[in-house]
Amino acid sequence: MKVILCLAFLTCMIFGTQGKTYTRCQLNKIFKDTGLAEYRGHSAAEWICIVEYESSYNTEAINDEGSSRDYGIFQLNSKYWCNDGKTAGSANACQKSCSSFLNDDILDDIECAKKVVSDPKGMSAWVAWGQYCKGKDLSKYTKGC
Ligand SMILES: [Ca+2]
Repeated sequence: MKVILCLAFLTCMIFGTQGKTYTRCQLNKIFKDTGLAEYRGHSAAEWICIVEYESSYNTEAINDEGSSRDYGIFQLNSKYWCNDGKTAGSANACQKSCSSFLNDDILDDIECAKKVVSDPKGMSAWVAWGQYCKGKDLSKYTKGC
């Protein structure tokens, strides 16, 4: 009985979490299916590169930026893109709760990322893009997919 209870508990622990760590090939397919790949002229590999450096493919990634926080695989910021209820003057341009960027459904994250890149700053909104992705050979990100 103890063993069964323990197993049930472990199952809950594993499946109860809503986050997910994607592989680069899973993202490649999703980015193509959703039209994020080639959106505003940026390849799937560029987007995967951003995800690698921003969140290590983990949808549960949160980073404290002092007065605001970055959420999810694209590290969308609570001052500009989503509302986490504790960021003064949040623009919430994507009209989303930041917690919705931490679950395993990344379709809403992708819609918000499209909004981010449509802003005048474009891909430069992600510091990692300029540092590690822009103008680099990114073929490794989609290799074998
Ligand atoms: Ca989401």
